[in-house]
Formats: sequence, C-alpha cells, structure tokens
Amino acid sequence: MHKLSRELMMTHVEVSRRNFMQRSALLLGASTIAPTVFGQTTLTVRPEWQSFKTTPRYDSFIKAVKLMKANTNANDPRSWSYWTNIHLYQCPHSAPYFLAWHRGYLYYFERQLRSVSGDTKLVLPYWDYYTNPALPAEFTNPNGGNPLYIQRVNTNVRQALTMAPFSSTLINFPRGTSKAFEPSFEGAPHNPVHDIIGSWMADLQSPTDPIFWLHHANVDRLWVAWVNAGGGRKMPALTNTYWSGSHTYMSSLTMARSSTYSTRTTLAYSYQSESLPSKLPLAQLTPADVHRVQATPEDLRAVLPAVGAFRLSPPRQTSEQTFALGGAFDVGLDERSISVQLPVSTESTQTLAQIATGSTALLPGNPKRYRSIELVLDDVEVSEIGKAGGYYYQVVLSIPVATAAASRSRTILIGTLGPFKINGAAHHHGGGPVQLRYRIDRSAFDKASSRSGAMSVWFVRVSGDQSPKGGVIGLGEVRLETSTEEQDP
Ligand SMILES: [Cu+2]
Repeated sequence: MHKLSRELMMTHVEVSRRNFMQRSALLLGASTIAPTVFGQTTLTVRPEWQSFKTTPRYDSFIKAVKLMKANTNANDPRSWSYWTNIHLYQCPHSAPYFLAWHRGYLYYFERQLRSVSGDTKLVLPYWDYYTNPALPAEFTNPNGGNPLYIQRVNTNVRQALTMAPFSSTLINFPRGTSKAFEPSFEGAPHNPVHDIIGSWMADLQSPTDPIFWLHHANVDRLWVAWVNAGGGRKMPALTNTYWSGSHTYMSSLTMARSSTYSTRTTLAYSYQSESLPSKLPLAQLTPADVHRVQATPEDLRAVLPAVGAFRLSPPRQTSEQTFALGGAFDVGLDERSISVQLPVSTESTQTLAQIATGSTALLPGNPKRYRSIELVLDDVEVSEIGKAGGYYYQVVLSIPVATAAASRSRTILIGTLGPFKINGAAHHHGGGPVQLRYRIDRSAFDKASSRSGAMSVWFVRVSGDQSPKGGVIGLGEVRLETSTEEQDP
C-alpha cells in the first residue's frame, strides 16, 4: 500500500465505522464507492481564514507547513515539494475536471496536514477574497522565518475579481458545454488570482506559495456555492458517465471521480459559508477599477483600445476539422490594451451568422460542414519580464451586427490571458510556444455583419498594483477559426 494512504487512514477519526471502510477503499484508489448518505457522517467544516486563525488549529497549520517545507525529500508525501510536483505534472488546467481534480487534491493534502501536524482536527482554511481581497497579513509578514511568507508581485487581488461566472445565464457545469460555469470560473477569477499575485503563483509550481491552498479552497467553496445557488444551475448527474473513472495524483494515489461530485458524501466536509458573493469588494476599488474589473460587454464598449497595425494572416485550412477565416501575425502585448482587427470576408461572416442559428454552414469552395467557432492564439510566449505576472488581459471579441442602428457592435468577453495559463500550457506540452483555443458561444455571431467594419479582438490589460511595463506576451498569430466539431459534444 502507498505510504501516504497508510498514514492518511490512520488519521481517520470523526467517521463511522461504515464510512471508515468506504474511505479506506477510496484511499486505495477503488473506483466504485457508494457515496455516504448525507446525515450519517460528521462533516468537517473548512473555515474562512479570519475565523481559522483564532482557533487552536492555526498553530497546527503553521507547524505542518514548517515541517513539510523543511523536508527536502520530494518523494516523501510529508514534504512540501511532493505536493507541488503533483500539481506540476498532473493538474488539468483549461481541460475537463479542473474543479473536480483539485477537490480531490485538496482533500488528500488536508489529510497530509493532519498527519504531519498530529492534529486530527486540522482542516484546510479558505481565503474569501470577495470579502477580503488583500492577502491575510499572516502571509505577508516576512519576519521571524514565517513559513507562510514568500515573495510575491502583489498582495491584493481586487483586479482579478469578477461576478461573470455567477451570472444566472451560466446554468451548465462542465467545460465543453455552452453556458458553462467551470470554464468561465477558471478564466476568471481563478486564473487572474494566480496572475495578479504573481511570482510562484503565476506558474504550475504555484502550490509552492502557501496561499495557493487557501485560494483553491475558496475555488472549491465557490463551486459548492454555485451548485447551492439553484436557479436551474445543474451538475451532470452522478449516474452520468462524466463521473466514471478516476483522478490521478500519483500513480499510487487516485480518487474515483464520483467521490468528487459533492463535498458532503464520500469526502464529508463543508464550508463555513456556501453562498455566492453578492458583489465585488467595491469599498476597496477606485471608480476606474470598478469599471475595469466588472467588464460587462456594456462597459467594454466605452474603453475601445487603440487599433494596432499588424500583418494580416490569410484564410486557410488549418487542420482536418478547422478553417481559419482571417487574423493577424506577430501581436505583442505590453502594459497597454490593444485591438487586433480580424479581416473576415463578407462570405465568411455569413457563414458565422448561419452557425449562430444552430445549423451547420458551408464555406465557399469547401465541402465541409462547420458547426462551431473558436479564437485561436498561436505560438504564444511569455517574455522574461512577463513570466513573474502581476497582470493579465481580458480577451474580448467585438462583432459588427446588422441592426437598424448604424455601426453597432456587440462585445463579448471570451476569456482571459495571462502567464499562469501560458506557463501551464507550455509545461504540459513540453515547453516552447503554445497554442491556446477559446471556444466562442455561437450565439455571439447572431446577425453578424461585415457592414460596419472588421471584427476585432481586444486584449484589455488589467494590471495589479505592481505590474511589469514593456513586452510581456508575444502572439505569433491571432485568428478566428470555424470547426466541424459540435459546439456541445
Ligand atoms: Cu489554481
């Protein structure tokens, strides 16, 4: 049996005998575990940091972090780097199971904290940055060998926050479906919190920074809150094949996906608060910040960035399934926002408008039926000064639409771009420039028109209190593509 599993099993208290057996099976990587019926188990409660730090658990947490950081054997589950490496090599970002994989990861890490500290009641705290966007002071004090301190670019994440994923229109869950919570939430606030804090947090080795664990506990909590919010929001049912199979952490450490469907069944924990934020921490924002971070399409229309001059990329077949409709080469991003025009022809615009109606569409001289639309950023690289983070970009598509009003455009926030996302993709693909694809909900192209000028992509820069000036990200090509793949597989 895996050493960690053995240790973890020994720390199981507060559970019924029956539950103990189920969890033991879980820790052995068994893939069929019947979830415990709610009510049979004592749920452990993960508190917000401000409550947590006043409890006796705080000293246990500090002790565990200290001991794990002092252990330099990366093969030992009792070392900090063991857990950083799991994230580096296994975490799915911009991929299915982003939230569910991290739920299991946090669960195992929390068990390890208990084991190392010897405190069987230790739980992982979360950081509610929608209430307190400044990093807790215990993490920023560099004195006295504080194990929670590490160098960071910024210690306030207010610029990373958005209410967008909590919109009542996002009712589906997984990546790959339309109107989905998970990819929206990963795009922001999840990625920008990594980017704005910067330094270790802007990289896949982000668990090196102890705040990672509180950030991800909050991410996990907001997923719980999203489910609780109701209003038609729905997870794939537990019987859905989505929950078949298991998450991998190490070859010897796995968890049935079905165990991560809910926190209250097999894993048996809950959060101090399980409701969605109702607003941004406005008191801490300047009017300019409010404008910037809320970034509804309506707001963005008022901040049209300067149009850059780039060499145009031609329409062409880019793979068996995809066709490029036009774009630009060699786009450099710095501390300014920029607009990149997409030279999409009148015929191609008609194709997009047809896809928007839900039907398939043809392109001139091409027998394929196209069904979905993506923005592709190709040969993406982060510069040396860009790597440490402190900034990110909102990626916005501006589409002329045919209405009675002259020269009207629709602006759609289609995602975010920052060093965390790029560093992650680069690592998973063995280094070097990466390709990033943003699926655009086809309804964005409803009544799309080429009448009032070219479509454009805006990279709206969002800077933290500290952020680098000069070239941070290079995009070899920015282009719009149609694909023969279904929008909703
Ligand atoms: Cu993360």
